[in-house]
Amino acid sequence: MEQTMRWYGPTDPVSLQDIKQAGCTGVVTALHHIPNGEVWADDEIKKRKEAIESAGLIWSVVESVPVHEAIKTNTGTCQLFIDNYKQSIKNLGRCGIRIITYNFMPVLDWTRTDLAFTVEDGSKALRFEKAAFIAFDLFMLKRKNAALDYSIGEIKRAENKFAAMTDDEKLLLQKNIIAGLPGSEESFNIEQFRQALDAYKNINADQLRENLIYFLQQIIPVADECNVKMAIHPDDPPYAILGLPRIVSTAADINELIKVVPSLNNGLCFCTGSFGVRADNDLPSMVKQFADRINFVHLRSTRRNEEGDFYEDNHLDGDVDMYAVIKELVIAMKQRNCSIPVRPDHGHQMLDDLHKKTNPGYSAIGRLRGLAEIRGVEVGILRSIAETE
Ligand code: DNO
Repeated sequence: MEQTMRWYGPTDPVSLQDIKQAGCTGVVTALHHIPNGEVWADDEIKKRKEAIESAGLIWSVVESVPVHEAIKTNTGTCQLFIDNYKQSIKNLGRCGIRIITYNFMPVLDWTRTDLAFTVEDGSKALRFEKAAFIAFDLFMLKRKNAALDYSIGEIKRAENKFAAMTDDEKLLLQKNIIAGLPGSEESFNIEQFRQALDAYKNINADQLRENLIYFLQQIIPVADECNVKMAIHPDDPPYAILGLPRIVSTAADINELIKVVPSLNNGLCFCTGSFGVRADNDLPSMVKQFADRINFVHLRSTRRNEEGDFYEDNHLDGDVDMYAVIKELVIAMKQRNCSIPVRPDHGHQMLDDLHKKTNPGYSAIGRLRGLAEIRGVEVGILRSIAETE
């Protein structure tokens, strides 16, 4: 596996040198300062590339070139934004950056309710608590007909949760959900958020899928020409939320996209933490099934409960069978004769990082621990395969 870490650019409290010392060879980054929808110009790309290379690393993957909401809803200036997206692919390809991650989640990127959930050992993890999320939807956002999406038991739990929250906790919950987590390109106040949701009132899952397929039909031929691999990130969490459709949550969803646009450059960012939230996603078999089009991997493990809550566990704990996933990845890489870039996705805030200002999920030490564990698993698998050959 090509070992990488995400870097948020020059303002990231984790430096390129830290990433180098973690044992990475590659960096995953984006030009977050360029507004969503604008072309990434050659000189901006080159500047970032040079900064990374002067630290002895390479820019392995772009995460993400964001997809503008006008493309997701196929409205207004959609075509202009698609043309800009194509140009960004061309420019990145010309500069030698060959893997681009993106997502097609409406309005929100990844979503959590709690960014500092204290786990047993005192470290802090990211968490999604269903009752808190429903409480936000019903009692803060006050979305029309929202109650129809939930069971009586869920509503009761949300009521109890909300009644026990202080005003500060309510504000923090709202901020966590709509003000934008690291890497999200959008940030809203409640009124803006209502408007953003409104843009989807006539868009169901089929319509959204049609819009994604239209986008893929436009951009994948450009990626083919430029020898660039695209990598769609799954929905996180992997189901519809707040009345918004989500269409990249299961193996069946991915098959729908491949069927229409079969090029291998129409690929995946295989995020075990996102897919792993659904008990009906069998991750090792999904790796096997999509082995030829997994262009980038996020390794992370969530632990879910019966109420639909989950938190991010240590990389080798939780519900993801990390050994089986890495084993399938090792087999895929052997078959393809390539090394797939992998990053430890998120990590606990722990040790010295507990006293520092960090990007939630992206502190150095927790990711270093995750990467070290993942690396160990891979080495063990490679050695045992070599010994039996
Ligand atoms: C969260 C990330 C996501 C991811 C985007 C890809 O930690 O995995 O924000 O970068 O969904 O476009």
